[in-house]
Amino acid sequence: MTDRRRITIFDTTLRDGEQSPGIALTPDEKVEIALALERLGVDVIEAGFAISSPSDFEGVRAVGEAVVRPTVASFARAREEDLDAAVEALAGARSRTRIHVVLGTSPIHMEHKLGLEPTEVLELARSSVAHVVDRVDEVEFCCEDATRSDPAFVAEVCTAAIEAGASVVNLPDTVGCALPGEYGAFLRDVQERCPALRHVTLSAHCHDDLGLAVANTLAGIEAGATQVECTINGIGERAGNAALEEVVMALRVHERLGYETGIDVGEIGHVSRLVSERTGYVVQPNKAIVGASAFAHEAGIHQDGMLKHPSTYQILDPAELGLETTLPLGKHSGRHAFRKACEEAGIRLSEEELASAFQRFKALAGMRTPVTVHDVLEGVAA
Ligand SMILES: [Mn+2]
Repeated sequence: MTDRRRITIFDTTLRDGEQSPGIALTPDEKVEIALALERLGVDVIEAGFAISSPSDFEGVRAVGEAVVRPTVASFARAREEDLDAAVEALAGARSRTRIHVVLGTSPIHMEHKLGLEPTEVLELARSSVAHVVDRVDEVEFCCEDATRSDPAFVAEVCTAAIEAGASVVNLPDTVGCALPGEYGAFLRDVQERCPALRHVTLSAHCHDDLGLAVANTLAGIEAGATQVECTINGIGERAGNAALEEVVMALRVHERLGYETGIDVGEIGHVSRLVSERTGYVVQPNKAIVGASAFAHEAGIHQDGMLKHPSTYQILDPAELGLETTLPLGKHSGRHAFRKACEEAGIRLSEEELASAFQRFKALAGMRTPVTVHDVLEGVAA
């Protein structure tokens, strides 16, 4: 399969992810996570927002000195002091360096946040890319709030940024308002209006305010994006970003779509746990791919199927991801899983004993979960 389209994975766990309320990673923690991301196989690590704090500046610098394969990026607004701080933080990096310049293009951002006329935004796009283009390996230009912007204006700004030397263009759904079909149509529209986009990397960056970040990211890929911006466990501003593990596994399960990534999926479980521990952001139990219940089967009808063949109720093999299938016992569990749990605990019961233990189990499980075989046998012995 040589005709697969390689999707660049831009991980922003350490920048957009870290901007989640309450998260503050030290430079050392950023390095630890960056090294895990390097092993995971991401292509770009956005390590922070250099000018935002001394700690973030140091985080970008330290990540740049630590990793050798992935490109290291710093976020920057279209302001000279931001751009200069990003250049300085990346100066000692061992791998390729990238500045991710962000500038609002929607009427809401231009009028209320920036206080700039569209013509001024256009000029600032050009001048800010030009300010750094010879000082780092790559410049990525981002039309902030692209999905609430006029596509014709976005196309003009993209053209200006590309002419000034940007080699990656990011068209984000900053506020998470788009529907998948709309996001795809928006990217197609801008590409038609800006032919220069064919010669650079187009990036999708989606937020999860409506729970659509991953769906929109996949729609972005179908519409021509060859880079996707995502975070481990989907952490990020407000409701978060597209979850890296979900995007990657969706492309892998649906390999017929013809896309591939450089991700070593065997590292997913480890990186997810590391990011959760260091950020203090607990992964919700029913989170796709990495939630504690994502491969857990408690209902008897499902447990019975799983004991007969794992493909009855699982589309992924969790062992491949460094995770495992579990059959927790609870009020919905059946006799087969209960018998297996007893066997695994080294408890041998006759058919009669098993029948009465199972009855006792169902009574206990109706009151509380989880229940272990030991809870049940305490009752039997009494
Ligand atoms: Mn974002």
